[in-house]
Amino acid sequence: MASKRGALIVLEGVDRAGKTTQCNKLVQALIERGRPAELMRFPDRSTTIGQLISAYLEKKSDLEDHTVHLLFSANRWELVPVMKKKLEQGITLVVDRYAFSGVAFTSAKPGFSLDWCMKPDEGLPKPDLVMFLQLNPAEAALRGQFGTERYETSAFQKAVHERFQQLMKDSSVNWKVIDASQNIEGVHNDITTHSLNVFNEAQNTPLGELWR
Ligand code: ADP
Ligand code: 2DT
Repeated sequence: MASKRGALIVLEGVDRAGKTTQCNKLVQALIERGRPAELMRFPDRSTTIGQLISAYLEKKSDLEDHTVHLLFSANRWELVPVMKKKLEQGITLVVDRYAFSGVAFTSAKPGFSLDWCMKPDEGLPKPDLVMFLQLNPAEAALRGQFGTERYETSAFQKAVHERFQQLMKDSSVNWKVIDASQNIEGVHNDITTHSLNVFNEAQNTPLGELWR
């Protein structure tokens, strides 16, 4: 019998919602339960494409808006072979941001439709579960100031949040909204429960293709 594949689990959410904190805790919790798991994050700034993106985010370079959108997508596609291999080996991938951030951030810029933004990511490995960490801007503000990277302003983040709400209407994606205003352990418990619930289905169904 072929060995069971790992699950593809994505965390999305606005700035300071707790994505990074929770991705780390989820990986640790899965490993403790005997399920091999690894963390990934997008953008992956370690590749050649990732370095172009990183310089753009740090405002060390300017890139035309369509161009940077396609670079973010290319940064996911370049890692697809690695992702598929790990999933086939039974490793669960916990991913900090994915194509949904790609669409939400670019479509928050003037002149970009959701449809145009989704096209380059069509056919990526489809997550078995996408958890959206919901947090209102006032509570996010209590967790610290915005950083200095591109996109880190309250007006832009508000537009991004609206685009995420639109994306979440798509029932072809297994979205779960998590109340990220709870304490760290409370959020972790919700995330772990949803993650453990998708394992059976993930193990018994082939990996899907996003937005197809
Ligand atoms: P993100 O990756 O979504 O930007 P982080 O995980 O980096 O968010 O968390 C942002 C900040 O908020 C960090 O200082 C972190 O320690 C803190 N934080 C994370 N989760 C919570 C929580 N549930 N309650 C209070 N503070 C939190
Ligand atoms: P962090 O590394 O702090 O998560 O910030 N972004 C991300 C996009 O505009 N498009 C994408 O496809 C992705 C994955 C979100 C990364 C910043 O880059 C934005 C915040």
